[in-house]
Amino acid sequence: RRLTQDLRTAAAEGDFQLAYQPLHRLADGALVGFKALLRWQHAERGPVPPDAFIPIAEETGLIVPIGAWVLRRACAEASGWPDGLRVAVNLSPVQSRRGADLVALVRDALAVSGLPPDRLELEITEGLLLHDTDAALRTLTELRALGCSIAMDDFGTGHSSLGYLWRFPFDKLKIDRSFVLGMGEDPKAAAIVCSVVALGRALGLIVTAEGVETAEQVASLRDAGCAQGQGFLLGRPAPTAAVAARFALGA
Ligand code: G
Ligand code: G
Ligand code: NA
Repeated sequence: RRLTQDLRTAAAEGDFQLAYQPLHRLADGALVGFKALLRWQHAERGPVPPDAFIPIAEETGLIVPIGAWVLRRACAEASGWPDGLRVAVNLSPVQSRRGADLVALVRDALAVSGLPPDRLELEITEGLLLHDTDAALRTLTELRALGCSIAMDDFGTGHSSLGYLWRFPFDKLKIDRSFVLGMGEDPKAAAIVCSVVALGRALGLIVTAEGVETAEQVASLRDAGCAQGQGFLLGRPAPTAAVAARFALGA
């Protein structure tokens, strides 16, 4: 297909951009870092949404070079940010199935950029753990040994999540935005959010809420003991230049 061919060319040339969405501590609103999100500007079609091209990238294996580009670029850009600000990057299950390559890539991206490893967060979804769980466990353990932290993204949308929290070395838990969205309207959603926050804290994880859109949600999440938030209320994903200007990140 035409889009696949164009994606192949873009992957070969690294013809992508990253958008950054701020992550804030809920207790005092402090900026703690940014989530890096992949953007593809197609010459004729304009911006192609990630949901339209990431599945193709995963089917074709192009996510491997694209994911490498994302990691290198995110580490390079974050290395220029003020001390303490972290960068979070999505990892695809397809990338982690090449475990040794992935660990080597992360090590190299850190070394080349000079980004301290404790400022890199790798976000994974349950899909990564489903296949060869022993291999996934080894890969995550090695990534963590580099000094990076590992976050479970979109928590609550898959299955067997509790077993994964038990077995795998996570540092952070991100509550899927569907629960946060439902919190104000449905007491069940609010109960799930409170329980997941309590569970995460009991396991020693930093709990982050995704999809925070209202001040009421911030208040409820803070009351529940949720440490961090990401969402349109706190900041939309924006290109590097806009983010640097807004948060005075310097060059
Ligand atoms: O960025 P939103 O802005 O539309 O991103 C939609 C989804 O696309 C994200 O939730 C995530 O699942 C996926 N995505 C975005 N950036 C990346 C990336 O760099 N790597 C991978 N594997 N997925 C990404
Ligand atoms: O990979 P991660 O789960 O961080 O991806 C974030 C995705 O969620 C991106 O597609 C981003 O555009 C989207 N997103 C971030 N904040 C919000 C929000 O407050 N509301 C909604 N509806 N989407 C959000
Ligand atoms: Na994600």
